[in-house]
Amino acid sequence: LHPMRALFKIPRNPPPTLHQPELWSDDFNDFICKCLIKDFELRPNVLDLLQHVFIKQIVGREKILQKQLIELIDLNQQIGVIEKTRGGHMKTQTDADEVEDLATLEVLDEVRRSTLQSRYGRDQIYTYVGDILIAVNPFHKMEIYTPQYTKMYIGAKRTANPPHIFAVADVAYQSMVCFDSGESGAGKTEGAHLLVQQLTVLGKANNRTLQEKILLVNSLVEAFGNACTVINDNSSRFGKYLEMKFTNGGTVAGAKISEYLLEKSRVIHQAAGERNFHIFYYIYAGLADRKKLAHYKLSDSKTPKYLWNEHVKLGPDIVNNTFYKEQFDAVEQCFKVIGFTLEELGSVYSTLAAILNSGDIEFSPVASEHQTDKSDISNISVLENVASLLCIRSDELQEALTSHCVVARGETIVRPNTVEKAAEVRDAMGKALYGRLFSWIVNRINALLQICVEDKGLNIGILDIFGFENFKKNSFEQLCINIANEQIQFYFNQHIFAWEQDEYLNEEVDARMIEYEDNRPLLDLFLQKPMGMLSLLDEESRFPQATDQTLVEKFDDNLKTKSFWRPKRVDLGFGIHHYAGKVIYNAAGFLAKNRDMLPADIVLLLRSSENELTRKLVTHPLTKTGKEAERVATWKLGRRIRQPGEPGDTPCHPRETTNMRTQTVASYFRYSLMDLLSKMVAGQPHFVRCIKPNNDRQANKFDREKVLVQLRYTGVLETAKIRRQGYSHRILFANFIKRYYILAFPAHEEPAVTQETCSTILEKAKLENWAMGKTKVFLKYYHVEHLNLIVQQATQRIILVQAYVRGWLG
Ligand code: AD9
Ligand code: MG
Repeated sequence: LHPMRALFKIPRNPPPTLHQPELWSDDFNDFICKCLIKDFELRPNVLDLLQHVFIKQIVGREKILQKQLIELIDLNQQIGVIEKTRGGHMKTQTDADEVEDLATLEVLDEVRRSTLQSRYGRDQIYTYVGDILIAVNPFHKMEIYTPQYTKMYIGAKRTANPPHIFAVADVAYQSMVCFDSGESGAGKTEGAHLLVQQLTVLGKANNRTLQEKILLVNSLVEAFGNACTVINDNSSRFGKYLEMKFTNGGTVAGAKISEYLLEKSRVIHQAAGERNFHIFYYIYAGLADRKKLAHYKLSDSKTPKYLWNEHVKLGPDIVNNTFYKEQFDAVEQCFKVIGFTLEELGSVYSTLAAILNSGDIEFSPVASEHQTDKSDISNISVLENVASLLCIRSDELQEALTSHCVVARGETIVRPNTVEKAAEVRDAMGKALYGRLFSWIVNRINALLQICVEDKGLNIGILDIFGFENFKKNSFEQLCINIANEQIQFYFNQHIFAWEQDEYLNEEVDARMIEYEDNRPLLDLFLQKPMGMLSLLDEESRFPQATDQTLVEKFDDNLKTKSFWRPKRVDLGFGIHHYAGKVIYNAAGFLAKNRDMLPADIVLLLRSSENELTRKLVTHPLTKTGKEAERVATWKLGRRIRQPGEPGDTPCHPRETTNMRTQTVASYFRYSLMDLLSKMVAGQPHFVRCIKPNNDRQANKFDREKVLVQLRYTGVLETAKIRRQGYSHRILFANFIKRYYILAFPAHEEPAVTQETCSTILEKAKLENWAMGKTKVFLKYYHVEHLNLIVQQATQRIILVQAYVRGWLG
C-alpha cells in the first residue's frame, strides 16, 4: 500500500472517468473543505501529473500546499465545468453526425437533416428526438433484428444501445406506440411488426402458441386489409390498433385488434396501376393450385372484373403465380393456427368467391315501351353462381338487385332499378360483404385470442394507420384518412406541449410565451357539432334531393375559415389547408359514399341465407355497432320478398319503412376517432415517426428535399420549433449555479443556491427572456449557447494559469 493512500484513505477503485463528471465535482468540493486529499485519484487528468511532486514535497509543507492545492482544485473544478458543458452541448454541435438523439442538438433544421442523412449513410436508420423514434426506411434487409439484437435490447437502458425499434418495446409497457407519418411506404407497418415481435419475446409466454398466434394475426389481417398501390406493394388500407395484454408478471396473455376505416371501395374499383386486396389474388391462385376453382365458381382463364387491371389482364397471370399460392397456404395456416374451423374457412372462401363473381353480374335495359328504365340480368349463370356461393335464392337475388322500395303517399312500393342503379346495388353488396367479412374475421380473432386476460394486467397498444394522403384527385376516403391524421397530429402536439405546459405550470412560469401551430381550429372545422364538416355532410346526406353540388355549397355557406376555400374552375372542388399541407378534394360521390347504403332488400336476403357465416355478416354486432343490423332487422320483419311474376309496383307492408336510416360513414368515423383518442389519452404514448428516404423504394438513396418535407409533416421540425420557442433547458438552481457561478462570483466562493444567485449570474451575462421557476431556471437554447461561450472564454484564461501552476509545482 502506498503510504499516501494509507494516510489519506485514497480508495483503490478505479478513478471515475471524465464521462462521469457528477461523481468527481461534488467529491472535489468535499475534498477541498474537509481535508487535503480525500480521493486523489478522482481527478487524474491534472492531478496525477502532480501526484509524485506532491508526495515528494508534502512533508512539512502541508499548509502551503493546502493553499496551493485549493487554488489548483478550484481551477480544476472550473475545467470540469467546461468539460461538463462540452459533454452536453458544445460537443454535439461539432459531432452532430454522431448524435443518436437529435433532441440534444441545439442546431437548426439543416443539421438535423444532415445528421439523419449521415446516419442513414452508415445504415443507422434509427435516431431519437427526445422520446420520439425516427425510423428511415432502409428498403433493404437489415441484420439488426436477429435474436442477438432482441437480447441486447431486453431490459437495457435506452442510452446503453444505439437507437432501435426494439428499445421502444422496453419502455412501451402500459402505454401505446403510434406509428404515423406523412408517407405511404415509410415503414409503419413493418415497424409495427418488428415491435410486436420484440414484445412477444419480452412477454415470454408459458403459452408459446399464443405468442405465435399474435405474430400470425398481423399477417392474416394484412392479407385482407393491405393492397398493392402505386406507392407501396403492401400498403395498409385500414387503420390497425393492436392491443397486447400482459399479466402482472409480464407474460403475454392475449391480444385484441381494432380496425378503422377499411377502404372498401377498393373491392369494386382500383385506381390505375393499383390492385385489389391481396387476399383475392392469393385465394385465386391457391384454389387453382388445389384444383378447386370450379368448386368456387371461378374460371382459370377469365379474370373477374373486380381483379382486372392493366397489369393483370388474364386469369393465368394470377393462377400461375407461385408467390400468391405460397401466400394462400400461409394465410390458411394462420387461420388454422389461430383457431378458425375448417367450416369457417370454407365459408370465408365462398364469400370471397361470391364477391368476385358478383362483380361479373351484368345488367341490360329491358326493352319495353313503357318501362325503359327497367333492367335485367344478362348473365343469369353468374347470378346463380353468386346465389349458390352465398346460399341464397337466385330469384330473390335478382329481385333485390333489379328493384327497390320507395315510399309514395304513405305506401311503400317496389320500383324497378335502372341498369346504373342495379350496378350500384351490386357494388354496394360487394363492398358490404367484404367490409363485414373483414370485421367478422377481426372479431373472431379477438374472441380466439382473448385468453385469460386479467383486467389489471399491463396493456400495450400499437397503432398503425395509413398516413396523410394527397393525390392528384382526392375523394371522401382521403378526407377521412387526413382527418384521422389531423387528429393524431393534434394529439402529438398535445403530448409534446402538455409536457412543457405542465412543467411551466408546476414551476409557476408564465406559459403564454410559447407559440405553436395548433391544429385545433382545423379539427373543429371537421368535427364540431352541428356546424362542422362531418355534421354538415350527415345533414345533407339525409335529404333525398341533395346532390354533391348542394353539399359543397353548404360547406361554402357554413365553413367560414381561412382553412377552407373553393378553388376556381373545379366544379365540385374544395380546398383544405391541412396541418401537413393544402389538399384539393373533389366532392363527387361524397353523399353516396357517406350514406354507404346497403339496400335493405340485400340485407334481408343475406339474412335468409342457409350459410351461417353469410347470416352472421348481416346480424353479428360488428364494429359498425349492432344498431345498424338491429334497425334493419326490425325493418325486415315485415318485408315480403316479391315472388317472380308479380306485377312491378307492389305495395309492401307499411312497417318496412320504419327507420331505414343506417349509420353514415361520417358518424361511424367520428365514433372511431373518439374511440381511438380515448385509447391514446389513457396511456402514455410513444411516437415512432417513419420517414421514406426516396420515392423509388431504393436502398442507400437519401433524397434531402423529400426527407425535409416529411420531417415537417410528421412534426419533427415542429418539435424542433417548439424547443426553440419554448424553454428548451430547465436547469435546477444548484446545477445552474455550479456550472455558471464563475461568471458572477469569485472562483473560491460558494454562492447560496437561490433564485437570486441565478438571477445575478444571468444578469451579469447580460441575458434576457429567461424565466425563473420555483426550483429551476428556464432557458432558451441560445441562452445556453451564450453561457457556454463565455465560460469557455473564461476557461482559456484558467488554462493559462494552470500551465503556470504546473510549472511552479514542477
Ligand atoms: V402505408 O401508409 O401502409 O402504404 P407503411 O406501412 O408506412 O406504408 P410499410 O411498413 O409497408 O410502409 O413499408 C414499405 C416497405 O418498405 C416494406 O414492404 C419493406 O419492403 C420496406 N421496409 C420498411 N421498413 C423496413 C425495415 N425496417 N427494414 C427493411 C423495410 N425494409
Ligand atoms: Mg402500412
